[in-house]
Amino acid sequence: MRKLTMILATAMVATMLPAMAVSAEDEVISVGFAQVGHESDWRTASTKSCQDVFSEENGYDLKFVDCDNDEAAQKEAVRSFIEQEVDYIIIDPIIATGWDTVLTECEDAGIPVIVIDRTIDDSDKYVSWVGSNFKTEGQAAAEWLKAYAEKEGIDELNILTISGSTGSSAQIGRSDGFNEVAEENGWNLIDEQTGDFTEAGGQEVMENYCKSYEGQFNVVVCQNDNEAFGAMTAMDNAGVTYGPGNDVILISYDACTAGLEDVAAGKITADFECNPLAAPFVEDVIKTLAAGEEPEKEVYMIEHWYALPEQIVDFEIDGVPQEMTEVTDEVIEAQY
Ligand code: GZL
Repeated sequence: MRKLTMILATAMVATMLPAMAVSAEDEVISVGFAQVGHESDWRTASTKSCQDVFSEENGYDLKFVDCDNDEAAQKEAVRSFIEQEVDYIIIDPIIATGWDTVLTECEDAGIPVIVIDRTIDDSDKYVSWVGSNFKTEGQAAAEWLKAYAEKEGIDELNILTISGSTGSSAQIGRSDGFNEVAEENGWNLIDEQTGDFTEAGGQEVMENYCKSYEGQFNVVVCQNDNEAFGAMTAMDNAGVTYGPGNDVILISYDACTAGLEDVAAGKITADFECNPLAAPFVEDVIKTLAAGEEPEKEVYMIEHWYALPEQIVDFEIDGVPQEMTEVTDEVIEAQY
C-alpha cells in the first residue's frame, strides 16, 4: 500500500509542477507556430494560449508567425521553421487543403508537426490534431434552433448565414452541420455569404442582406462572434431588432467573452462555443513525444452551448442529449 501511495503522490506532485522544458538535458525546446492571423477575439485567445505555454520561462523558444490569413505566407512560415531546424512545428491551417507537399518537407526534415484548431484534410503527415468538432457545433446550433422555435411557436424559419473564411474547416463544418439539419426540417436557407470571420466582414454582408432581403428573414447565423458584432451594427443601422423577443433570432459561434456579454445583454440569442485554449494539450503531445511514446492522433476540446435561462431548451445531437450553460456574470468572468 505504501509503495502505491508513493506512486500516486509522486504522480500528483508531477502534475502540480509548472510546465517545464521537455528535453532530458533541459535544453531549450524550439517551437515554430504558424498562426492563422489576428482576425478575431478567438484568434487572440488562441495566440495568447500558445505564448503563455511555450514561454522562455517554461523552457521554450517560441518562433511565432502571424500569417494574416495568407495561405502562401503560412506555407512560407513553415518552411522557415524547417530552415531554422526547430524541434516542433505547430500549424493552425488557414484552409484545409494544399498541405501535403510542405508536410512532406517537415517529415523529411524529421520535425514533428502538431495541427491545432482547424484541420488539414489532404494529408495525415502530422503527429496530432488538437481542436473542435466543427460539424457538431453546426448541428448543435441547428438542433437548438429547432427546439427553441418549437418552444416559441415559430413555424417558419427564414435563415441568412454569414459564414467564416471559405474553405476553412471551421466554415465547412459549421455550414455542413447546420445546413443538414435545416434541410431535414424544410427550413428556408435564403443566403450564405462569407464574412471571413471578421467584424468588418460581418457588417458588410449584413448591410447587403438588409437591403436585399428586407422583411424576409427571422434568423441570422454568424459563424463567429466578431461577424455577429458587425451584423448587429448593420441591423441597428437598418432598424432591424435582434435577440430574444425581437425581429431576428441571432445565433453565433465561439462564445468569446464579448460574445457572452452580448448574450447576457439580450442581443445574441444563443452562442456555441469553440474552445481556443489548445496549447496545454499541445504541450502534452510534445511531452509524450519527448518520452518516446505515441500521442493520440486527435484530441478534442470540451465546448459549451450558452444562452440566458429563457432560451435554454432541451435538444439532442444524433440522439445524444445536450446540456446548455446559463450565461451568468461568473461564466463571463471565467471565459477566454
Ligand atoms: C475555429 C476558428 C475560427 C473561429 C474564428 O476553430 O478557426 O477562426 O471560430 C476564428 O473566430 O477566426
